[in-house]
Amino acid sequence: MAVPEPLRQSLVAAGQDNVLSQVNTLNDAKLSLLVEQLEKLDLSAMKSLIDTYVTSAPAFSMSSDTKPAIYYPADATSTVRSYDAAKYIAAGEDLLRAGKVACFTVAGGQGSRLGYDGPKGCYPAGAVTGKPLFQLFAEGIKATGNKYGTPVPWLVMTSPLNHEATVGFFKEHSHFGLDANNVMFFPQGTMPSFDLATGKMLMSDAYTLAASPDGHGGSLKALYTSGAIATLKERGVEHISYFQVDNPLVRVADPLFLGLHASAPDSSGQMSSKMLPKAYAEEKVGLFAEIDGRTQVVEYSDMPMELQRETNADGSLRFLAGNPAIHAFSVEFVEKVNTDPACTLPYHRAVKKIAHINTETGEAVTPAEPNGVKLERFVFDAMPFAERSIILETSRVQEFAPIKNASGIDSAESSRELQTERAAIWLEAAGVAVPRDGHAKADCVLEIGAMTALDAGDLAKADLPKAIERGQKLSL
Ligand code: UD2
Repeated sequence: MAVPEPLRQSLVAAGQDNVLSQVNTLNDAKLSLLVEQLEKLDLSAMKSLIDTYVTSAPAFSMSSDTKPAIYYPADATSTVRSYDAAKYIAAGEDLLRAGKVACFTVAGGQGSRLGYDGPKGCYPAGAVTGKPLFQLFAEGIKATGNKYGTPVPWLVMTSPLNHEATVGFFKEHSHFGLDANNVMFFPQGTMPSFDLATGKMLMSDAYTLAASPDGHGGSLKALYTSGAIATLKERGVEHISYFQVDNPLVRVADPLFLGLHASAPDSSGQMSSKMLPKAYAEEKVGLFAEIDGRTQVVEYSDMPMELQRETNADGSLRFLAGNPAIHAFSVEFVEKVNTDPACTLPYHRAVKKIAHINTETGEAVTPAEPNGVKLERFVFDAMPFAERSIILETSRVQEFAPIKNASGIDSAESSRELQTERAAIWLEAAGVAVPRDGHAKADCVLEIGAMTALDAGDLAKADLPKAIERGQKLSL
């Protein structure tokens, strides 16, 4: 076997034929694996990609017309902006009853910060039960289907690195009680990594490009190219409830959010988001802003710190709306983003230490300093392509307890505390006494499974104790 001539010529034209330097050392099987990876690349666009993102960095400039984004407050009776929550909850429930909603989990990331060797969704996350993240979502999806009388399909985006392990985990656990026909898996795409100085593609061995998942923004493309969108259309699904694999408290399909997304007068029903008030000005979360009349997210690293610190007359942060990465989009919008050339998502560059081989000598190189560029797309960059995009406020304790780090902020421990706190609030609202310490923190460990309650109101039907003991671990 030889490298097909048109491919070789395209590589030469793109200045990337260094990836062929070791082909004489490869057997047919390995050569064909290399050719397969190279044929998937858009080599004609590579030069401009490298000029824009690798050998130089795109400068971020903030438009002078940048305002905080407006949002629907969590309290629908707020004088700032009141709305008829019951009406929108009913609209969201109608969508769920009619089978028009699918859930979508992006689970393709590498989770290297957590130091967990396996798909992140397999990580034990339940505060008391240690149920894996995937099981917590599965139960939320099953309970939603039961509540509204129609099963909710679930899309799980993996990456080539964790696809088999993820699918195997679901099989091993009988899809956590869901009908396997309602759970769809598809891997996201990858992007090659580039040498920072030369812009050449890096190789991890003589026949493998050094590549990594193409970011959660790659989910919009993968939804389309995998055929998932076509399947959803066949099934009559119109809207997708999007969330990240790292947040065990997420409402997998929130009727209020879905109702606002699909039917609020200022929503085009294309792409909507939840927001989380920032805890402090320097908090590292993306921020919702209205730029030149379009709602979008600006990464915290791009937003000037003096803007992030600006306050209103009452001392509250002017740019308050952080991004917890919970969205809804219509099936039609995903199609539009994939078929309208005006809707191309930008890349974001990350400079990293990337192990590779010297393609001339074949020797392994372990860099001591950052030497390469990884490129990712971000899903929130699709927001400006929506005609009108709405935002709903949520709260940390009700919906955001991500597990990202091995310890400290956003760790399994902080998630356990938030899960307990939410359960405590729900139980107290149902009349159960919960022990609290001198800092008013729940002095126990609590977990309320989605099959017991999807929201505080569902606890009315549950069999509850009168009081929780100090130090008790209780799963309901
Ligand atoms: C993201 C946001 C941040 C904040 C936070 C909320 C970005 C760039 N930043 O930070 O502003 O809103 O989330 O939790 O989004 N994933 C994939 N494939 C990929 C990359 C990521 O599926 O190629 C998934 C990953 O499995 C995880 C999620 O996307 O569920 C978040 O990815 P991350 O950990 O890279 O983003 P993070 O937490 O730094």
